[in-house]
Amino acid sequence: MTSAPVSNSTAHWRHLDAEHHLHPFSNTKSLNAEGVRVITHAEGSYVYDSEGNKILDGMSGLWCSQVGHGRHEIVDAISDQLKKLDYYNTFFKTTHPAATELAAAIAEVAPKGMKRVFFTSGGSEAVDTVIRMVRHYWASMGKPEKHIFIARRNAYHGSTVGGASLGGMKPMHAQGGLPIPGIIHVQQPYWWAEGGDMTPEEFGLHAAREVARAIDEAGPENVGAFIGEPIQGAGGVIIPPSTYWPEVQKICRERNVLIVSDEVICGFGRTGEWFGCQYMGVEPDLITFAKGVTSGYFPLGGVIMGERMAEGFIEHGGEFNHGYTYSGHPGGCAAALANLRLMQRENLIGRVKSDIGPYLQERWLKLGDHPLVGEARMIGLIGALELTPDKAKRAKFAQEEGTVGLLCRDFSFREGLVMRAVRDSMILAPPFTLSKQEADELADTALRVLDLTYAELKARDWLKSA
Ligand code: PXG
Repeated sequence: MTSAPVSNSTAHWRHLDAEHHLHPFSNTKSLNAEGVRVITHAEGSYVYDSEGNKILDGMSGLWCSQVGHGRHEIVDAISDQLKKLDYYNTFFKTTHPAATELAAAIAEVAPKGMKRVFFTSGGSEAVDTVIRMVRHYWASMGKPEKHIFIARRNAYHGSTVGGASLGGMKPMHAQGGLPIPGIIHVQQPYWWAEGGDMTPEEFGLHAAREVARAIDEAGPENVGAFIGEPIQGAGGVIIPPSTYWPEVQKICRERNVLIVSDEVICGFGRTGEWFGCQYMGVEPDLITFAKGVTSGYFPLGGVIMGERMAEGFIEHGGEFNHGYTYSGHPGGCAAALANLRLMQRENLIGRVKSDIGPYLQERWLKLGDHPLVGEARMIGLIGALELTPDKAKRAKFAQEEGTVGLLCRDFSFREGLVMRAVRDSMILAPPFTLSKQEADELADTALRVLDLTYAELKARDWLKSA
């Protein structure tokens, strides 16, 4: 072991990090060899690193910062709350004002008929809660055999054993013997990559019918719920064709299968509606949320239950043997309340829907004209660029999948814009407070990054299809 540099410097933090910190979704060996980037502070739409670089936060932290960074109103609300009540549980016939007020505030903005909220510390715990809620519900209704979940390939539902199992990420399943039993993964509605010769609308119906096929094969009497993200986020901002969700809803209703909308990314305004299911025209039975509910200022997540399900769950369910120490943590509830008030006062979701959203979309969709971009898509403030060596064929690169995406992402960071690479697509989800000037900067930088990537691919002779 080498001795640690002593100053508050990049080298110092990198050293400590490499010696002691195991990062999520990282190859520790190569990360330590490369040296991690140290983010020291953030303000508005920007984050700053320990080398003095100012970087436009095109990913809202990690799909969290709806209201932007450095909003003292939220920080003060957390601090005031913790001074008054730092912690108490919500288990043994107790509650506290912040948890009750937040549950009511969420019920107020939730889709019609969704009035009950269960709190967790984050999205994965919310998804695990859903597994237990759905199975407990059906058991309480005298149908314990309705335990199977239908989920999609390439979905992301978190990293706990339950969440990773419902998710459809093969590399996650490969580690730790997942998925757990009782989950069927079906076709995702990813037209660009998997739609073949179908129109997007035809493909949307096709993908929805795969849900029907899976339910019918398993027997509707054995299927408890379908779970889907309105727009797959971590899977690559996959916006389903307009035909998909209404057909999925019809299929599930006909077969008495509950619908779970995983809104950890889409919830709290990302699509320009409070919840992504509203954008998609779907009325789910359960909604999971996290991230944007506090804009990331404090860890908090949860599940919203619709009245159709709540009736049986409450009337017949008895005790629900499930809960987390931090279910309804006062700090998280205070953060969420302040965040919701701020979003309402500044009409930030209206801004996503009809002001900064359309403004950025116009510029972002134009990037689709770039020779490297097969498809540019964006709804509200969530978007993606599909990189391709051949637009007409929607071709993949000959290089191993993800190689070009990483190259592009590294250019982007270097040019001062956080975009995330998913396979060979670039994804974006900036704060709702993004100014028009920042939106211009974002689009200009993205264009420059595409040019740089294109030139590099040419130089390496990598503009070839698989
Ligand atoms: N569901 C969805 C739809 C998510 O996007 C989770 C559940 C799990 O939430 P927690 O709070 O337990 O992480 C998520 C989380 C990425 C990335 O690289 C996305 C997420 C988390 C980490 C990385 O895009 N989404």
